[in-house]
Amino acid sequence: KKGVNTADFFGIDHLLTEEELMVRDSVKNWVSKRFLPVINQHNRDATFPMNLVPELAELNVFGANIDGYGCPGLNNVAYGLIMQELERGDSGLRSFVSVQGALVMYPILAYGSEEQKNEFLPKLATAEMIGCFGLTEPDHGSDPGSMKTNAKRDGDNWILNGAKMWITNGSIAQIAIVWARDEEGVVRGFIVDTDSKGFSAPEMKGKYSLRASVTSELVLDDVVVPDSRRLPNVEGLKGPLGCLTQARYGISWGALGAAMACYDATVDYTKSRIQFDRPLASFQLVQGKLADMLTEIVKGQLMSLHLGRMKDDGTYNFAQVSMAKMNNVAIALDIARQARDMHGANGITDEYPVIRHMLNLETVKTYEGTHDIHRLIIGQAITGIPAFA
Ligand code: TGC
Ligand code: FAD
Repeated sequence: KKGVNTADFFGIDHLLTEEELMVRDSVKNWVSKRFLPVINQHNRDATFPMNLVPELAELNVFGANIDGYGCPGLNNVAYGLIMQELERGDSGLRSFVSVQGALVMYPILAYGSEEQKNEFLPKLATAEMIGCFGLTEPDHGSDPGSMKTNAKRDGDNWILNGAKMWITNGSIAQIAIVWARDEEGVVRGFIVDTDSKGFSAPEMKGKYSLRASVTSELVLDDVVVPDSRRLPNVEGLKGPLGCLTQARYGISWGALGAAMACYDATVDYTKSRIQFDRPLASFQLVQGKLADMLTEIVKGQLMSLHLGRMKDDGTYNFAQVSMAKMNNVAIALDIARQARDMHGANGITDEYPVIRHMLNLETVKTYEGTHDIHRLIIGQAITGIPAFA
């Protein structure tokens, strides 16, 4: 008898528009044809396939939910489906696109001047320019409010000093959105040219996770930034935190893509692998695990879809985004670990995608707010009491 794949067990495709399905399928096809054949080598070499970036730009994935300035203005569900399909390929691919759109283009759109929007957004949409987002510091990760990077006013300029760490795309970016504290202690955002004197971005090596993604330190040593490169329309920590909400939303969808890749691989594997004269998929324990995996994927899809519709209506809040990011990454990591186990010894090799996704998801669980930070954000929404500090 024919079994089912992830494809659409719960009929969720009926809740999507023609345009949303078309966008999803075009990204899915591109990932299958152009990205999956090369990801293993990039994962082994710890490199990102920069040669594919122009094709990603042609697919209109950078700033896909931004309207105007050369961006396609898709709704948030279509945007989420793009993230899902990219991360079905690899979390590093989705990260590349998330950072550019949600963490570089979004702050310029939301907090920038009209001149800044016109200057930067069209170039970022075509990836003629790559950006990165510097919030985390060596000594301040979950608590960015304690950042030490500082900005001193000097006439028409600002002088930036400090260090950022774990910055995706840092070494390959032409601009960095850098968050720093001014002399009054106010957090401000700056668009910093990465070829400025005193700026360097050494790449961080030795990662076992998110290998196909460039991760860097940012070092700012008396970097001069004109006041015209300050983001004028936001002050305080809500500036960077507002960007995180955009990226976390996309990750809630992306993690489902990684989970689907692991689940699909496991259905195929357990149907073809014979032990005790029967396919693994014929054993009750194996079927129970497959049923649990698919159930969690469906629940996650419904959560992100509803969140996306609320985001389009403007009725969502950041604690809801935390819940979706936290849940979908956690279930994806559980599914990836189960999938690895169900592939037996084959599950530890890169002939199958499961261990790569499993290791990537350890990063996805940590960045953009760790699992426990999101529990605390939800806890604060429930009780009204912040328990962070
Ligand atoms: P707190 O006092 O709670 O908040 C300060 C102000 O910000 C507002 N706010 C938010 N606004 C929008 N979205 C959010 N998610 C927000 N969270 C808080 C808040 O209402 C307040 O506004 P106002 O008007 O009263 O000033 O700030 P806190 O210092 O107590 O921090 C709270 C906490 C712990 C939740 C926050 O610091 C946090 O989220 N920490 C986690 C840090 C984090 O997620 N870092 C991510 C770095 S970027 C990254 O990982 C990129 S990975 C990229 C990739 O490759 O995909
Ligand atoms: P810590 O904050 O030191 O946390 C360590 C542990 O303590 C965690 O389990 C955490 O949940 C727990 N913990 C912390 N505080 C509390 C508390 N109050 N109560 C209970 N438990 C707590 N950052 C950027 O700014 N830009 C980027 O582009 C970027 N890209 C990244 C790419 C990669 C590959 C990685 C791994 C990270 C990236 N980050 C980036 C950084 C990321 O956001 C941080 O790693 C993350 O916010 C956690 O900070 P930390 O690593 O310092 O952990």
